[in-house]
This record gives sequence, structure tokens and C-alpha cells, in this order.
Amino acid sequence: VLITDLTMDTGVQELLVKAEQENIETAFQRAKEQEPHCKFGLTGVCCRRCLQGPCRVTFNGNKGVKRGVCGATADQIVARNLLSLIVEGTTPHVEHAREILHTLLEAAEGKAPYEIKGKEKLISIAKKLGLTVDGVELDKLAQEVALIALQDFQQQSGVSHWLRLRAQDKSIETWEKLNILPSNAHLEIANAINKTAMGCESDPVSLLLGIMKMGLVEGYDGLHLSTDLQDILFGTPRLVKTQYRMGVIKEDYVNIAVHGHIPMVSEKVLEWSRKLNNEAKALGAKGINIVGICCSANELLMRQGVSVATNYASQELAIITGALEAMVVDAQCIMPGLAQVADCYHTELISTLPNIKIEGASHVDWTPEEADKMGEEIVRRALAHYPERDQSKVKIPAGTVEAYAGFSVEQIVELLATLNGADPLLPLIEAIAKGDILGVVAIVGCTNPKVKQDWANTEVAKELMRNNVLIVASGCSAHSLGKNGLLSPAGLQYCGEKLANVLTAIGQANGLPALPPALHMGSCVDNSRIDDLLVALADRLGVAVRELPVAGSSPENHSPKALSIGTFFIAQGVDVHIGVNAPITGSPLVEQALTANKGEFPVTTDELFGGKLIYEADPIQAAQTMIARIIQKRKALGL
Ligand code: BF8
Repeated sequence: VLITDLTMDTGVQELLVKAEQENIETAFQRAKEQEPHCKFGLTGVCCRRCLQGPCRVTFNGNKGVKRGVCGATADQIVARNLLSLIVEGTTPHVEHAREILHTLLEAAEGKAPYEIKGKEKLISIAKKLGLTVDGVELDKLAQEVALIALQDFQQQSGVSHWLRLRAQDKSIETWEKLNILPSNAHLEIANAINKTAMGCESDPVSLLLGIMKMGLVEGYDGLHLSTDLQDILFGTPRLVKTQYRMGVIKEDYVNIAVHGHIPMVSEKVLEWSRKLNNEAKALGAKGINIVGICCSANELLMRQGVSVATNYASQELAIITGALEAMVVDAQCIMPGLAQVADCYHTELISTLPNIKIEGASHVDWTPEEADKMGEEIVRRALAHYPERDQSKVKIPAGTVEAYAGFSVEQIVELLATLNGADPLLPLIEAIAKGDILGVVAIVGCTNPKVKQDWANTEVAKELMRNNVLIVASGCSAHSLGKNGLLSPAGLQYCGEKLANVLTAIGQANGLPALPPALHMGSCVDNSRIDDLLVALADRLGVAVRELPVAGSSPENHSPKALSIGTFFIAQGVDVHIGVNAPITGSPLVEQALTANKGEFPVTTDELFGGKLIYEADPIQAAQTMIARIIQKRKALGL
């Protein structure tokens, strides 16, 4: 296999050569060793829910066994497995939300050393929740907001408060009719696991509705709750300029990479790196340099302008630069393989969450109360490792790429307000109505060692831009775009003329050469921001979200989280493209219900919700399919 076929990132390519020379194994190599993949697993028809099996049944009418030992059919097994996968995608986000909620509550009660920086966000959310705001101290208000959020983990009936807070009424009507409005996130997760347990639910249609309900848990008590409370605690992102690629690791600095998702950890590491910066100078370094990986990178990039070293598939390669004193991890998307790589260098791999330990890593416990202790300890350990660095093993690929980020909805509205202060969304709506912007597509999700890294993400984006589709981005796919210049005004060269003109006009009204063709809206939980933007546009137009000429695309999805986020958007009526297929093709019923491809099964998500799943590995074809649907939705709106 040619290294140039594994990743587009030339810095990662250089480091893969170094890894080979030093005989260090990475995910890129392990992905090849796993081929060919088991077809039963790929199509979702392997059932491991009890000890009578594992059972593997025939798929798509092929010859072979039609039922598992208990009598389960392919449709039942695939639907159950998919619900299980969606629960595994949703739960980390719900736990993420609960952790930030707990931190906010402790901060408000003076028990945790975090300052409440997002006063405006706090007041706006408190008002929307119906709380009295005037004359109430901010800490008290934050406590009241956190206690309402806590009900979403405790109440035994009623509808999720965060769903009522953030969803469009028109969508709520649809979900109410289908009886899928969630109540308490933990209860819904327990119910879903109960459904999938051996000998429990076997009606595939009911299982599919369970999947859609889990998508709503993901959307509101995972994504929205996390973003809202993080903005209250750390502030709402504003436009920032930063740098991308491995070159952001600096040879003459003490380098610490933050990797994972939880900003309560990464913000504290950043804070302490600033406090202890002079100690690095005493060691002969120029200072302490924090770089980001995956969604911890997104959180620090969006609010603090911290630069990004790399995204998911190449996380191990950051250590292979030989110049990281520490890699700090918390939760989600942490490859266990990191420990093996760190062993070959002076780099200390440090886990932080009390209930997420990594074999081979050291551990410094994060709790809201002890956050400062954790931050100081981690930075001091990194300082202590600096003299241990072996200069002969250091190789940092040269070069960085400029990027803009920080496009919260609040920031986008503010930028548009320079064109129309009274009605900021109007210029955007007019551009869509005139066809200067054909539609909006969110490029979201991961990189996956099964796909050439960054290639599908950037190809889909470029094809859409060429056709005047505005791109918003999040997660590791935003990093793919950043590394390749699409988060910078320089990326305008890939846009159709009409889109380029709109982006230039908005940019220049705000003192920039132009807006970048892809607006980076944050981490994966910040897909909530994309949803907020859609709801704001739909409300301003007086239509349902499902009617908007928009779509979502995850060309290099690997995580179940990408699937649960996708389910949330399908429930809103937004088509969602994935470039790596989900294990559903073993069941004609499940496949037809989600993709609305022709078949005998009469009920599809497209009919019920207005959105469907598009599986397409070819990025250009995927972009064209989304464009065709956008044009169809435009026509229905009379555009
Ligand atoms: O939550 S984009 S690889 S890091 S799952 Fe993971 Fe995918 Fe990256 Fe962020 Ni999201």
C-alpha cells in the first residue's frame, strides 16, 4: 500500500514513513490487517445478544439460514443491532452533557474553580426557560438553569426540557404523533437497552421508532445541552484565526496535546500552561505550546484560537513527531493504541476522567472540585519531561495552514447584521432565494482509516462549493477542511462565482477579505449550533426545518456518534449522507425504511420525518445526490 493512498495530509505521510522506519504500528496499518471484513458483521446480521449463538443469518435473500436459534429474522437482528449502535453513539454525548451540568452546578455553588464566562448566554437561556432574570445574581441563575437541566436526567414523565427549549414546534408535532418524545435521557437509554435485550422487543418497526427517539435524546440532552451549558461556562465562540497541521507542534517549546472532548479538562490544562509558562523558559524552552486533536481541539479552537495538530485517524502520529511532552486525553475517540506509541518516546499519555482509564497511560483525576489541581499537575509533569526529549527522534513536518473558526450562530448573526441590522438573517435568506446560495450542507463527523484521510471530506465539500452550496462544518471533518485551506478565504477559489460573491460581500462588510467557504461551527456536540441555525432560518421563513434546502454529510464516518447525530438530523427532516455504510444492508426492511430506496416496505423516514439516509462512497456522486435533493426542496418552496 502506498502511503500517499492512506492520507492526503503530507505531514501525516512523512510521519508514517518515520513510523515505518522506527517499526511503530499505527491505525492505518492495522486497518489493512483487518481486511477482508466479515460480511455478516458489515451487513448487521450477526447477533451476539445471548449465549445460544452467536447466530449469523442470511441477508438479502442469499442462500443460508433464515433465523437465529430464538427465531429472530434478519430484519429483527439488524434493527436491534442498529438501535444498540445508536445507543452507543448517544450515551457518550449524554454523559458529556451530564458532566458539564454537574460542573456548572458546582461552579454556581462555589464548589468548583470555574468562572461563569457566558453571561449573555446564561441570561438568554434562563429567559427561554421562563425563569425570572431581573435582579437575580448570575450564580443563582446558573444554579436554577442547571437544576432544570438535571430534571432531564431525573424526571419519570413529561418531555425533555431541552427539547422543548430548542426544537421547532412543527417538529415537536410530528414527534408527538409518533409517540417518540423523550423524557429523561438516562431512562430512555435504559429503555432502549431493555428493548434490545434478548427476548424483548422484536418488532422492527417499533425498534426503528426507538432509533428515532434515541436520535432525539442525542440531539437535545446530548448535543444541545452540552453546547448551551459549555457556552454558559466558557463563553460563546467568536471569530478566531488559527493554524492547522502537524507543524503547529513547535520544536523549541514544551508541547502538550489535548485530545478527546471534554472542555472542562482541556480549558484547565490551557489555563495552567499560561500560569506556568515562565517555568518552561527556566528550562530553556520558549514557553508552553498547547495543540489540539479531535474535538478537544475544536473546543479550544472555537473559544481560544488554539491551533490544531491533527484529526482522528492520525492521532498516534502526533506522538511520532517525538516532540510531545504529554498527551492529555479524556473521553471518546481515544485509540488504545496511543499507549503503545507513547512507550516509544518520552511522551506521557495521561488519562483524566475518573471512570475512563486507558491501559498503559498514567492518570491524573479530573473532578470539578479538583480541576485546578489536575491542571497544575499535568502541566508540571509535561515540564518535567522536557529535558528527557531525545532530539535525535524529533521530526516535525514543516508548514501550517491558516484557518478561521468560531462561527457560533451568535457570531454568524452578528456578521450578517452589518448588512441588515434590523433583520440579520434576511441577507442570507435573500441569497438563498435568488439562488446565489443554492443551499446549505453541513460537513460533519470523522476520519476513518478505511478511507484515505481527509480525501472524501474535502472532495464532497469542494464539489458542493463549486455548485454554490454554502458549507458549515464541525468535528474532525472540519479539521480535514482546515488542513486543506477550506476554512480560509483562500478557499474561495473552489467556489462557484455566485457563492464567492456572497462570501466576499459579507466578509468585506466585516473587515475581512471574504468569509471562508466553510464556516467552522465547532465540535461534534456543536452540531447543535448547526441545528440552531436551521431552526432560526426555518422560523424566520415560517416553514418547517424539513422544507429547507439543506443536507448533512459525513463522508468519512467511523464513530457510532456520527450515526446518532445523523439520526437526530433525519428526525428533523434533513437528509444525511454517510460515506462508510452502516451495518443495515442485511435487512431490506431497515435499509428501505432509512434510505427510502424502492422496495415493498411502505413506511420510510422520508415520509414520516422528511429526511432520509444517503449511503454513497463516491464523494462527487454523494454531492450530486444532495444537490438534486436540495433542488427538489427549493422547487417545493417555489424557488
Ligand atoms: O466527536 S468527529 S472522530 S473526535 S466522533 Fe471522534 Fe468523529 Fe472526530 Fe469528536 Ni465526533
